[in-house]
Amino acid sequence: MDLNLKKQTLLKKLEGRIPQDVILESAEDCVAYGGDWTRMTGNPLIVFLPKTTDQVSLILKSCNELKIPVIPSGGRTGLSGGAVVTQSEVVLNLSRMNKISTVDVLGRTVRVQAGAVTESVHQHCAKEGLLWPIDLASKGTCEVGGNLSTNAGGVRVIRYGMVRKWVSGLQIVTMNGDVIELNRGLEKNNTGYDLIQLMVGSEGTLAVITEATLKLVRAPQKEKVLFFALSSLTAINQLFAKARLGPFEILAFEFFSLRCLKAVETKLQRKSKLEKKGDFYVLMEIELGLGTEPESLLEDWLGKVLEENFVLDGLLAQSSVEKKEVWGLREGITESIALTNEVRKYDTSVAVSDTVGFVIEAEALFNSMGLGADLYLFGHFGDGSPHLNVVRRDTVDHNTFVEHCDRFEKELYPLIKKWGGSASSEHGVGLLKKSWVEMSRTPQEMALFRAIKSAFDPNHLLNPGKIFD
Ligand code: 2HG
Ligand code: ZN
Repeated sequence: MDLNLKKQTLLKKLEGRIPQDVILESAEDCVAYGGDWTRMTGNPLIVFLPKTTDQVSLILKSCNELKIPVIPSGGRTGLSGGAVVTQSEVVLNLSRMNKISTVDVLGRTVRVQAGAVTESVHQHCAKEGLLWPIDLASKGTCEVGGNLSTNAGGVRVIRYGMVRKWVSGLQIVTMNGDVIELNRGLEKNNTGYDLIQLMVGSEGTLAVITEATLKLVRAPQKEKVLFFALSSLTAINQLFAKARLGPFEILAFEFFSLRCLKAVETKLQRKSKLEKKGDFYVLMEIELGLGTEPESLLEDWLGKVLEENFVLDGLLAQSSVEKKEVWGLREGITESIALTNEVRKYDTSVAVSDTVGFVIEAEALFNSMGLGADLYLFGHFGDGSPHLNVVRRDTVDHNTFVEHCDRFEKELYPLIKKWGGSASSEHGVGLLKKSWVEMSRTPQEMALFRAIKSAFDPNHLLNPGKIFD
């Protein structure tokens, strides 16, 4: 069926059954909803912004009957192209379904709709002294549905783990329109397969998440932020070893290179307060025990660390403003790189104790290849999750850059494999990492992937071409 005819048939089918303002058709809206933070975009057939689960169900069922593919999306902050339109699919965006229910203080859970913005969930739960412990740089824009469907990570994985640990109930809608409740928020339920865990990280290829029961923790009471300048990657590892033995709980152990710091300073006009510069920086967030003793233990620890020759400079943030300033340096990296030039992103993962060895080799590999690009190193050192951003230099054009990145990638993937790691630690597979999936999964695993996909979505209409073909 020709595209226009498909569109008209779908609209006819839905006529009078969903409100008119759920449907967006203008060229402007289509471009905006056709892409994500990868800057890739496509041209959707129609964009739907439903307000209720019933509307989601009706739209999916109708598309299923007409064999029209659907891309579910939320805040579209993904960096792997998971929400990008590739062949005039329908976009089903959940952003308007953003209700957050009253916190269940006793059960330490909160029920939210998929379009709830992550930071709004934080603010809502903070009133009860509780926290949904998923913290990522895009928290002001990304949404819970996207967090769940990509199994997002972020800056506090070292303390709390990934998103999949923090959900105990899901409402999903399958492509045929069935609305299914998974687990009903139970803490314990050993009655067969765990379909929640199958949904988490499935990147919208199995069903659409419409609601979730999120698990909460007591919010940290005494958080401290420390910031260090160091001379090398090895020095970061030495600091990490000291921190692991420190008199506190580590909430975040993030690193970035001088090149990242300079980008944030020049593009976003933020400033590091450290007097000395280093080739690398560490932002460490910790939680102290209650009482005054932990404060003095921290001061002793810090005093000793600053005497070590691997630390060039360091500070302990003295106020919430100073904490924000330090976090602003780390959280501004993606934005300032985007303002610098074209970028190819690698979201790698290795065993935590291998981070330093892997990053040293990856950097040496990059430097040995004479590419027309610069390497920006940063990320979640304490989770074994370094981000490698390859940024085009002005001396090469777009096509040369793409060719150079492809060349680098062909060497980087085997290096990741050699270290026993993964090419997607937290950004998902989407469109960009599909070759890695084929390369790192066995044929038996791929066959199971395909069987699971067919069980949920026999017509292969939901987020087609994402994760695998
Ligand atoms: C972060 O850690 C995000 O800030 C984005 O995962 C990483 O831009 C990136 O490569
Ligand atoms: Zn990250």
